[in-house]
Amino acid sequence: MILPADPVLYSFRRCPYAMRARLALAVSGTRCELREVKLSAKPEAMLAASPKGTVPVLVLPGDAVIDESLDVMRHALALGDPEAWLARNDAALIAANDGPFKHDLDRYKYPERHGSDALAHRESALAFLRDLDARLAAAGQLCGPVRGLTDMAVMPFVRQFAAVDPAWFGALPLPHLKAWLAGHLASDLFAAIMLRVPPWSPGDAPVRFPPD
Ligand SMILES: N[C@@H](CCC(=O)N[C@@H](CS)C(=O)NCC(=O)O)C(=O)O
Repeated sequence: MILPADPVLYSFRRCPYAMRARLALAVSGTRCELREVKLSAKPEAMLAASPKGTVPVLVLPGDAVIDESLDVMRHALALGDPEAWLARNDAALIAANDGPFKHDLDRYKYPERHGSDALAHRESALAFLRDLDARLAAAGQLCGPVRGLTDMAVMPFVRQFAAVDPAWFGALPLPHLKAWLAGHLASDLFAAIMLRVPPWSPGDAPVRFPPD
């Protein structure tokens, strides 16, 4: 049963920003009410809490609002950090992911939307992926031998890149990156955050997250 004191998470299952937030919430054991959002029909309650209209949005008891994914991660991990994810936080790498790599990813994935040259942006994004591969070759994960905040902040975006053309991605000579991605996608943690729930409407029975 959901207590009134549980925070509410507005989320979209396939959004990489929402995924990283759910990953941190799940590993920290921060219980919340999950409200799946249709981006084409955002709930009034979400827009009232955060007018900028992006997911994830975490509404805390008392109505404080956290509406940036990295802030949601840090908030969750401050409450509970059983795997010491906060000790593995490479802010510069995450900024490179959220800035130039995301820019290229969008223009590779949606060239018609951006009027962009998809292959040029795919090539430019590859430079970032080669850097990741070299780091992973050295240590296994992005900030040492075990997963941390950096891995989980970046992985959902690499997943999206890989999914644009899986056959092409699968043939890339980036073995460490591919093994890292496959390992995370096969993890229990990832399965837990990718549960399917119908879009939320006011009055729906609360969906508890993380799942039991
Ligand atoms: N800087 C934000 C970005 C979040 C974001 O852009 N989320 C996308 C979905 S992946 C979104 O909600 N876009 C609004 C829309 O498509 O209407 C964060 O880190 O939380």
